[in-house]
Amino acid sequence: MLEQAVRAGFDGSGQQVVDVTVHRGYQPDSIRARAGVPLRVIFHREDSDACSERVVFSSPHFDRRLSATGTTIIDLPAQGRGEIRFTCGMGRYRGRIELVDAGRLPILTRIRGWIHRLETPIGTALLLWLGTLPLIALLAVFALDATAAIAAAGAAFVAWVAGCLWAFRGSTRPA
Ligand SMILES: [Cu+2]
Repeated sequence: MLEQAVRAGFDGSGQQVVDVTVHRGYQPDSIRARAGVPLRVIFHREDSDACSERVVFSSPHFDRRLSATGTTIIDLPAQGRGEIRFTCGMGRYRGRIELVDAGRLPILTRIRGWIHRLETPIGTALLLWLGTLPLIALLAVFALDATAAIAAAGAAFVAWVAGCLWAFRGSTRPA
């Protein structure tokens, strides 16, 4: 059977987070998270098994009692690449967290990060301006000299920034 690692996500405030259900073991028991950023593990305990009562982490090394009902939040500090193991007090239930570099995350996750960064007026303006440059280059061949072409490129950049700032402001509804 293939064991698929569950990837930790990021919540609205940018906190890396993963949920683990405790019920005669850990679900998921294999987690992949990004190295170099803190990780919040939220345990949801769903049984009264003595084995579910404590969780022991390998790195940093500590153990914690899990709330009998509801959730227990455990914040792990930023750590380098490697593996963190977590087990119950007796070592019968086992889980592992693999910390990997951002580069090893799937391409879609990384693209989503870039797009998120481009969703600013300046990012959008820069993208649109880069799209305008070939047009200005084409004009320069037929009509413009070098100075005029640079001036046109500068004017286009200012226009895109102004336009995008205006558009983004316009799209923000007053509270
Ligand atoms: Cu146990």
